[in-house]
Amino acid sequence: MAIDLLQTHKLLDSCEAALAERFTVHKLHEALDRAALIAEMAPKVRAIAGGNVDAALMDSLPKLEIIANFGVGYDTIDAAAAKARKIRVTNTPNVLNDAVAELTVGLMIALARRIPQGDRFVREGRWPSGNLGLFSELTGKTAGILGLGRIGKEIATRLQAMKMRIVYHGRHRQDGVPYVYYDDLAEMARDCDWLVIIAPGGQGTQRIVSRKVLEALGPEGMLVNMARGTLIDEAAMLEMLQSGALGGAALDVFENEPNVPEGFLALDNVVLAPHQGSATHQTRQAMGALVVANLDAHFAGDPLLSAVV
Ligand code: 8YV
Repeated sequence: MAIDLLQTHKLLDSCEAALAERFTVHKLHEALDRAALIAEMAPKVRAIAGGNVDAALMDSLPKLEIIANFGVGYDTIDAAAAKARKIRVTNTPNVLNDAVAELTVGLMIALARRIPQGDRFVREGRWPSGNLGLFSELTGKTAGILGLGRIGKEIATRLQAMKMRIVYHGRHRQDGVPYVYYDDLAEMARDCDWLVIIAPGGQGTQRIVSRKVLEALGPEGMLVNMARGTLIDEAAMLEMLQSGALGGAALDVFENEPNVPEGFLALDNVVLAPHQGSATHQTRQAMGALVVANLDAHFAGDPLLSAVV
């Protein structure tokens, strides 16, 4: 008898196919009556694939042993509640580092050099009657990385290749890292041209990019957010982008996805992306494979490949 697994949101087709080969899959996101599906499956479900798992959902599934998240960030899973209930949690680290780092640089260049505007300018036939103007470049500027973890380090390497100077802020200074460390985020923002946000979301990082930090970044300052919308005071950022108190923002993530506050849509000093840092064929395949490999390891009694709880 196949093990019962609850899937909480749409996953990559290849990942869903691999799950279906191994498990009896129940799709919570497709259920018309969530409560009824949970009640029906509760006595059987031993695994969850996907995020959005709170303590109440865990409590309604007494046989739950493991939650395999599709993504490195697991802020939609109550990890403390899982730990207290001895439920394992896995994520998908490393396999997405390159894809996210690559898009970070791409969005930074897009913002600095106004790539979306240039594309529109040509398509709309405006080129023969004028030019777009001159913009800034990354070369020679200082990038302050908030969260010098696995992805942050990949971004740093790429930005060094862009001839930028790298500094960083995080909870701790890291040994063996060649970049200047700031223990105060606002102070780093004051000394930076760019703030690169790639720290984990969740409790400890909520709105750490506060109005004060944004003010320190200032009217010439730019930011790129590849992490979670919750890290920034989004309302303050919008207001400051509108008034010119903040120079520009390249945003791949938002507080209330997929809803983007309308004010951003009218701004020329903003580049918007629909949370696609990891959205490449090779990376999403690898993420899906890691979700399945963690589940396989768990039910074979082997060590998990990437456990966070
Ligand atoms: C998403 C991400 O998980 O890994 C993360 O933390 O934010 C992304 O890779 C991905 O969009 C799947 O929902």
